[in-house]
Amino acid sequence: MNLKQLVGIESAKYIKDGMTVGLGTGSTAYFMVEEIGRRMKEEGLNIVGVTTSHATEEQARALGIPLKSIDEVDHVDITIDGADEISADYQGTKGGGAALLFEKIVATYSNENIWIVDESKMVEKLGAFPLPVEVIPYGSDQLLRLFTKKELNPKIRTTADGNPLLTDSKNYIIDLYLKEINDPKELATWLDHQVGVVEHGLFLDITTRVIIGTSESGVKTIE
Ligand code: ABF
Repeated sequence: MNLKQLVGIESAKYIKDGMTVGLGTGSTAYFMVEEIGRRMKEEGLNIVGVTTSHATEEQARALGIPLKSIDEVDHVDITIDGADEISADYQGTKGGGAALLFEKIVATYSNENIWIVDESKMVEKLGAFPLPVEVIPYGSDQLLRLFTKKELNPKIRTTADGNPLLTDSKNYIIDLYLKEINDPKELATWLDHQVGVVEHGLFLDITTRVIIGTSESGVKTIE
């Protein structure tokens, strides 16, 4: 079993009958969703899922997991999601899978946010992973020029055919190649105030539990 599968299965243990569960996106969250499907089938687990991307929605539907939109539930009990980087003070960078907007919306209305990662995602400081920023297409070139002027090394994320990648909300992603982010809160606040920025991948003061798959000692849970 690989580390992603290990933490995906471990995280599903926190899911109890009757819960509303935020279902994350990415190759690690994939194994959590599979495990929830297995528990539903084999143990009669009864939950409602709230998905964070069309990709996860497709997987959950195929498993027969009952789904509601974030606007159809009062709140989410637990959201389990992956991350691209987690710093020593448990701040996160997410959005490598271009699902950061729905992920942050669902995380915002969740009582608990569990992140599941393999050890390669644990870093001292955020920044080695390019920071995804979701922007609306209209004015995105102006934002590119603004980010360049601010020396944020921006790059529009494209698909194989060279066109801008479109998120589930039909927006663009500009990745900021920063190498190191010394003050994530300051950068997050600045990004929040740039016209045309929809959301960014700095997930600060959000996670309540991190489950790490390590090749040495298997699963490590930090609360
Ligand atoms: C998702 O988890 C994305 O925000 C992030 O890119 C991804 C991590 O992907 P993986 O688990 O495939 O490494 O939440």
